[in-house]
Amino acid sequence: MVLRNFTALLFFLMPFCMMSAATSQDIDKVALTISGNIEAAAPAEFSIRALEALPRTTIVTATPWHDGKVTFEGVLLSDLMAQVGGKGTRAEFFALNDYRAVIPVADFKASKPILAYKVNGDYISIRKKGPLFVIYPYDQYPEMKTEIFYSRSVWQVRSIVIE
Ligand SMILES: Nc1nc2c(c(=O)[nH]1)N[C@H]1C(S)=C(S)[C@@H](COP(=O)(O)O)O[C@H]1N2
Ligand SMILES: [Mo]
Repeated sequence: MVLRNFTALLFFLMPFCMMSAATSQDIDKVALTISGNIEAAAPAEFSIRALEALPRTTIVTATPWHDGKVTFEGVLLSDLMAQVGGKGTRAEFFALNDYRAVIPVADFKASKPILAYKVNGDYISIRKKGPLFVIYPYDQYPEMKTEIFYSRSVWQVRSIVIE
């Protein structure tokens, strides 16, 4: 009897599980395109899964947009540049909204920002400024807790153009 009720419960819950799978983020669709001065065929397209296959870097830091210290996982922008064979000196980041910001390519090696795809172990919803968020190790270097680095902290990144 208990077993039968359990089986019934499973069948009852199944559609809800499938529903949540359908509404959760699709990590296989193209999330990022990189174009401009790159050796790779342009535009280079990346799904979240493809970004996760690149070397992973973790940053634990407080930010102006989160409560307390949070853990970000992502790919170093210097690793991403190497992956596409980026050749320029400036990288323009375009967000899903109208926001855009230029990051000097030299900053990728000097300041070690990542393109984060996870916060505290979860993929980042658009509502939470995902799916891709430029994050600097703010807590590690006080000079990064400034407007210039915050303005480079582009959230909802959709594309990057290297020049
Ligand atoms: N996608 C996106 N990223 C963005 C912005 C934006 O408007 N859209 N504003 C930038 C600027 S200029 C700064 S200073 C910080 C501001 O964050 P705040 O709006 O939470 O203060 O985020 C940066 N990242
Ligand atoms: Mo800003």
